[in-house]
Amino acid sequence: MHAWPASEVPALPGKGRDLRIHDTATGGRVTLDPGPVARIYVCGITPYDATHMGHAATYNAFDLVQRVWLDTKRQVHYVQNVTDVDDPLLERAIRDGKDWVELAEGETALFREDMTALRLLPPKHYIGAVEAIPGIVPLVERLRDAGAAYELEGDVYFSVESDPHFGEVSHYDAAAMKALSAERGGDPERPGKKNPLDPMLWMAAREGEPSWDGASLGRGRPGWHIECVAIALDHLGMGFDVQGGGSDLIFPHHEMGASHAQALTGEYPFAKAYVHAGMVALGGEKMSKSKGNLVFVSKLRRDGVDPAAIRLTLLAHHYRADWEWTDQVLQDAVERLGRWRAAVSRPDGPSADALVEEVREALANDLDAPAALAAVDRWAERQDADGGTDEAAPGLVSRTVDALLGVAL
Ligand code: 5CA
Ligand code: ZN
Repeated sequence: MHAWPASEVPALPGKGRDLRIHDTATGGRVTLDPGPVARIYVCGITPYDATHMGHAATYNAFDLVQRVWLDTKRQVHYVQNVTDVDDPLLERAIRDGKDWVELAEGETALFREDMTALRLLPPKHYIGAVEAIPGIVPLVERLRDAGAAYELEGDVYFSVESDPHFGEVSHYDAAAMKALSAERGGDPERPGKKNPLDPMLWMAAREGEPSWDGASLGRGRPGWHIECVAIALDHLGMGFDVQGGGSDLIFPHHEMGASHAQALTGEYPFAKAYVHAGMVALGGEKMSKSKGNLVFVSKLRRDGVDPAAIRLTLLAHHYRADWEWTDQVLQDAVERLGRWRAAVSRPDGPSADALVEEVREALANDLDAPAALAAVDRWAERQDADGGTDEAAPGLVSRTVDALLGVAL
């Protein structure tokens, strides 16, 4: 699949800083030390509805990871998937009387537009589940042949017991795992499974549903976790730097993905850090397509809201926090954007050399975007109060905000 165009990332003077980031698996902060090419996989959308603020907040967090790396002069190898065939997508297509392929293509196109408007850097490889099927089938066959997977009435399940490290991403207890598995696409109650938590790798063709040639597996379609594993292993390999997504992907998705990959390769770990963004809520509940309590990026854009203000709203919240979308948080960002734009449109100002370092340090410190915004606020306040004589300062502030926060002033 094609991704979306990249906005240019200006180079900043001085040296970038290495990222210290919270890793779900260890429960603590790790200092990432990627080689010259940093590798990141971020789980993509299931395209049955438009991009909402929760999606945008999560992708914004992982955009910051890349900007910190780019500032250290590393290349970034970024991979993202599109879950363009899965139960919720097929169910929505039936509900709305639409063709599932058209639904997925339409929502993916809208997602690209939203990402472009928000200036989120595109993945180098943007891969759909459907196009990944030829790579998924042999992985499932290998797991089965190695005894890490088994068949149940034509479907193929992964045996969680085949990975000695199972449980080490989420550290959830058995009861929590069972509850989350039922809630998030699993089938812990299905009789005949070796372990209720075992997730499906390959679903045998169902009447009226799309299916693909699965070689020795028979016709069917892939399970959710193996989709991301196949794409990540194909384009990044084991031991890549960051596996990213929202906190609702910790279990089962990222736990199972890690176990699939570790059972397949015998290597550990799948990713060096598992990084999770908090959940954005609306009306006190997690914003979700299934509940329908949504604020869409595309709707705000149509209403004339500047995408830079949307982005500043996201940046005003720490990526790990759960937070509530309100008209007020957007209004605050609109006002901040106005203050910043006024401050950088003057011919000179107070020196911004220290600001560059403050923003760098804030982001390297577990992506503390709110601290970065506070530093820019302070510079804008000084500009407002006393001004300054540094002719390079307004331009440097613009480039810093652009390069590290993705906001064009
Ligand atoms: N296609 C799968 C991942 S392989 C999927 O979870 N798709 S999704 O469309 O449901 O979500 C896409 C990304 O947005 C995921 O990382 C998910 O964790 C994140 N996300 C979904 N809802 C919210 C929310 N309310 N707040 C923050 N992030 C969210
Ligand atoms: Zn995924």
